[in-house]
Amino acid sequence: MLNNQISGLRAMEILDSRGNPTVRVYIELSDGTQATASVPSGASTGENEAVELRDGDKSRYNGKGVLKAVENVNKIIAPALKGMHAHEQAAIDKVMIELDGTHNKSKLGANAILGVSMAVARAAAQSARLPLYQYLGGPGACRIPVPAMNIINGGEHADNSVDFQEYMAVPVGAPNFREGLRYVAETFHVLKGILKNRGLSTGVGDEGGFAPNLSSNEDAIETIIQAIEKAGYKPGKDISIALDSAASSFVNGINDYDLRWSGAGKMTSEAMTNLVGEWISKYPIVSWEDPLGENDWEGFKNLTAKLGDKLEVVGDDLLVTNTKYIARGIEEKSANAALIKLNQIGSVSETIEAVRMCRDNGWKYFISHRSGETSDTFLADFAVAMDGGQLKTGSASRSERLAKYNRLLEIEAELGNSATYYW
Ligand code: 2PG
Ligand code: MG
Repeated sequence: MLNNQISGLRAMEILDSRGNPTVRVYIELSDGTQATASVPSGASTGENEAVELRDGDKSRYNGKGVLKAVENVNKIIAPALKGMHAHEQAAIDKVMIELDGTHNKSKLGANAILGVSMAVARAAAQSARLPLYQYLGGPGACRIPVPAMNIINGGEHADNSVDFQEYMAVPVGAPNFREGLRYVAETFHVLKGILKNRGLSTGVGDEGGFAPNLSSNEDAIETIIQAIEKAGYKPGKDISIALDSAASSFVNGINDYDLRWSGAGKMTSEAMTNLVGEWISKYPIVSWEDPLGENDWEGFKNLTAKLGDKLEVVGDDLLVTNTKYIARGIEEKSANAALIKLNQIGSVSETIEAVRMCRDNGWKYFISHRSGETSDTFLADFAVAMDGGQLKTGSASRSERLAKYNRLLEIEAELGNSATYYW
């Protein structure tokens, strides 16, 4: 038997990239291995996400403290997991899920459970002397994801006039990750110059992309195309575009989309679908996340039937990394890809299950950070381990975003000739 029993487990409250409290977990194994993991936090969260436990005590961090989640790790989870072997990831996650006992982890908190789950994986990898991506993905894990770099931020991630949340540059034509990252980082810098020349703000939003007051949502995409060309790349060949409308954040009910800031006005689900169709015929858009709101299952189905053969239709708030909703999406053909976020479901094993379900059904899956992050690089290793080839982790600014990109540079270098890269 491996000498990797959990001998120490504790958590503390730290701050994320927005200055809000989050959970960091410390773990120790019987062979002396020590590891930590920190939990991210979203802003445009789906209704059905696992619950991020917040204290609600207004006298601390405006109610956003996570001392209860920390205490749940220290007092409830730690005693239950002591002595378990760190490589028993699924069994460990199951113990925590059962201890919690709710369908959405609202008792112990998905932030408590995920922090432990990630720390366990990292410690087990270290103890086995394997890099995390290889421990989780096996010796065949050598595909480095194509980065979708979020260079214009809007919606709930910025205080500007752009309704859609994320405009991402995707280096689909690069020969490898290192070059791909260069393509889009260069585009980011050129974009900054263009915005500056137009007298627009070059301040950044939560994910490090620029947050200018553009004249319309379409202006954002045209400005990015201009930046791609000016940086010396061919739109659609070297660099394509991915969008996340995060439409749940501007819909009332299911059929009343309010593109308020850019003056486009109210739109029905059908009008939104037509807009998607029009844009993909005009612009090199390869992927579109949450083009409709999280309760508009019918709209998603129609949109996918109309456009799914030309476009990757990604469900984020709709599917919340939960096999229950992904199964429904597959059954009803509501999308053809799922966004994958560890803290939406709240444990490493369940996230792997969600990925497996996508893979088994011919769906794509897009690994994703949250808008509130830490310098933890778990996500980079996880994306390589999952072998999906698509990752979004923000822009070419803000260290919590670059930490993941830099870890991928490291992994690609480590893999040398074995590394692969393709969209
Ligand atoms: C999203 C995410 C990440 P948030 O909507 O896809 O970009 O944002 O973490 O705020 O939910
Ligand atoms: Mg999203």
